[in-house]
Parts: sequence; structure tokens; C-alpha cells
Amino acid sequence: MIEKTSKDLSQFHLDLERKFGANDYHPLPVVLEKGEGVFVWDVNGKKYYDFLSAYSAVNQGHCHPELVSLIKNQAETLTLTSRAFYNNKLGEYMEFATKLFGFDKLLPMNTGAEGVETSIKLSRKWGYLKKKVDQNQAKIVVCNNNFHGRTTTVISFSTDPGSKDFFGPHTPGFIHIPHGEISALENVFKKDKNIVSFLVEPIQGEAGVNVPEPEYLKKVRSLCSQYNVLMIADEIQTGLGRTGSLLASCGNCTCESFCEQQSTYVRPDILILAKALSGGTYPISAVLCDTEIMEVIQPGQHGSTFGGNPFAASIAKKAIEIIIDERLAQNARVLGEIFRSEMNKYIKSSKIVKLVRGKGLLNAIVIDENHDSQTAWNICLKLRDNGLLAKPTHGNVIRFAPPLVITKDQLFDCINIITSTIKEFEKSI
Ligand code: IF1
Repeated sequence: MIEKTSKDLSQFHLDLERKFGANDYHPLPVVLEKGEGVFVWDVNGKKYYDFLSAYSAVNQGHCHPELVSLIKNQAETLTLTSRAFYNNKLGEYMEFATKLFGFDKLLPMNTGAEGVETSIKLSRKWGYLKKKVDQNQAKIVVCNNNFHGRTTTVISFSTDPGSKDFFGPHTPGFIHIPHGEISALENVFKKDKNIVSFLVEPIQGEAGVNVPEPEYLKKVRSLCSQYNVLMIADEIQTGLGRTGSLLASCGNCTCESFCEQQSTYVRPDILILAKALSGGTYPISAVLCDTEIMEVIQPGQHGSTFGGNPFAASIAKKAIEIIIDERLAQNARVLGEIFRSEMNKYIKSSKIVKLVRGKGLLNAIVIDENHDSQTAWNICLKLRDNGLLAKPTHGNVIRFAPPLVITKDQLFDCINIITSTIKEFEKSI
């Protein structure tokens, strides 16, 4: 029997999850019960800066008051109708989002992985109906070290053994190339006429926040056009302000006046959004593209019980409005520059941190490879003790991605926590 002791409430909840839950995660030992803006509190009342933002789902900050009041109101009015009927929220959201991102149509789903699945189905069917690829011959190009979700088809093209091994048989029809290498993309396009799409993360998150050279996506765009291949941008993590613009890849955003490098942005054929599309309140994803592609799916050929429900539709519209109204992309851009420049000053004298990389407020520090991956984990434990929550990603990399509502003063406070924690750690080794 697991009993609640008064000393440390965390242990009670940890034990419950460990005893009754699947062992599919290895969480940092901290049990949270409350969030507000950039902060979260644990069950003992200790306050932390959240430097993960639920993997960039909470860009708008925890429990954003406007989202909370809308949710309360909509929960009392209407939540789910299924798509067997129309509802009075979906159309307005679709109009708003398609106009904002510059596409004709939107298809609503729930999780990110479902959005990716949808883009795979769309591009394959487009390949058969429009590009005239022979039945069942369609191929999709993906990148090594990609992360696009956990469904059986999506893990079929993962290159991470932990994600895919023993879950086969795997879905065929995927070709791998290195991320960021344009010549590799051109080589496969030249060789294979059955390629229907290229699925790409503008910045690879799970692989350790790998930012390609600035012209990469532009070159991808032009190669895709040249070879009649659909460019699919998975902006599930990079989109909605995170990397300092509304989208990491798409120039068709409302912060044009702020996007001084507008010409470097490109428009994918299919755009996938999720995570922050709900401000972290509810699973909402969306796939956007033009009619020529979207029309390949007809009634009965795709869908989901919850996708496009009035609850989700009103949340998504508000979640995007908050990002625009509060200029969160602009904030991410300015504060991201400060973060990397301050971290670089510190790294010059650091014995264990090798570099900082990232864009906007999606950043990571790399720990010297002389230290094993336990080092990143141990640093995260110390950061937790000092009031900041972050999580190591693959290898010896720590990702830093606070909610985009973070202020400059708060950021400096956090830089101080991070650098002094690592200094403390350096002394102890
Ligand atoms: C986990 C990473 C982040 C994603 C991109 C699709 C999805 C994700 C680019 C699927 C999801 C998550 C899920 C999460 C860990 C996480 C992650 F470390 F694995 F890479 F965010 F950085 N495309 N990313 O990043 O979306 O179906 O989960 O809604 O716990 O596995 P989903």
C-alpha cells in the first residue's frame, strides 16, 4: 500500500506512477501541481522556472488567463459534436488560420503524430492522383535522426533503435537522407521518380536542436518545386513563435514587418502544427495546404472523433491570437539572441559546456563529450534544486525552451541560475 507521508509529498506521487504506470518515460523527479506563466510549482510548494514548456506546447505560458476563461465558457456551452454535424466554431477558426498562414484549407486533428500521419496520407494520395505515380509505389523522403511522433508508421521511419526496434513489421516507402544536406536531397530526387514528398523539421528538436544553414529550407523549396515533390514542414515544435517568427519556415506570417530576413523564409506545400496550437491545454493539431492537395481526401477517407470539435477550434484560434497579440515570436527572437550571447560569454571559461546553439527560444547546450550522458542528467537535477526545470535530450545535450511570455529580467535571472549551477557542478567534478 502506498501511503501519503507528510514529509515529502513528491514521493507519494512518484511511487504511484512507478507502481501503476507503464514504464514508458523517465521523468525528472519533480511532481508539479500548478502553473502560471513561466512558472510551475511542485506539490511541496516549491516554485520553478519551466525551461521545457512541455516540449514547446506551452509557448503562451501556463494557464494563460484568456485561454482559461474561454475554456471555462466553452466547456459550459458545447464541447464535442463529432464531424457528423457542423459546429459554430470550426469554420471561423479555419478561416482565421488559413488566412494567417496563407493556405486554402485546414484539416483538424488532435496529436502531432496524427498531423504527420495526415500529411503522409495526403502526399501519397496526391502522388497517385496528381503526379500519376504507380499504385503503392509512392516514396517519402525523411531525415536521419528525425522525430515526428510515435505511431506505427511514423516510427517505421525513425532512425532511433529505441523508438522502432521490435515494433515491426515497419511501414515501407521511406528514404533517408542527412538533415541539412541539400546535395543528398537532390541525389535521391534525381534517382527516384516515385518520390511524392519530403518531410522535414526546420530545426531538428529531438536530435539536439540542430539548426541547418540559413539557406537550407529555401534550397529545399526550390528542389521540391523542380522535381514536383511536396515539401512537408513539421512545425509542430518549431512553429507558433518558438524560433522567433510565427513559423520557422513560412514567411507568410503576420510579423512580416519584424521578419527582416523575410526573403529567407519559404512556404511549404503542407504545414503541420500542433503543441502550442492549444497553448498546452488540450491536444490540437492541424494540417494546412492548398485545395489542389487537400481535395484528394473526400468524405469517409480520413478523420477523427475529436478533430475539429468546437472546444478545440475555439482554443486553437485564441492560442494563435495570443501569440500574435502579445508579440511572442518577437520576444522569442530578442530574448533568444540574449540567451545565446550570455551563454557564449560563460562558455569561454567553462570546462564542461562546449557550445550553445538554437534559434529564438529553442536552444540547447552541448556538454563536452569527455563526460558521459549522465552529466547532463545530473546538471538537470541540480538545476531543479536551484529552481529551474530542463530536460536532457539525446546524448549530452540540455534543451532550454521557456514559455515565450518570459521577460528579459526573468531570462537574466535564469541565465544566472544556469551558469551558477553549472559552475557549482564544475567544482564538484
Ligand atoms: C514525447 C522530442 C520534443 C515533434 C515533432 C511531431 C511530434 C513531436 C517535431 C509528435 C513531438 C515530443 C513528444 C515527446 C518528446 C517530444 C520531443 F524530444 F522527442 F523531440 F518536443 F522535442 N513532430 N515531440 O517534436 O507530436 O504526437 O507527441 O503530439 O514525449 O515523446 P505528438
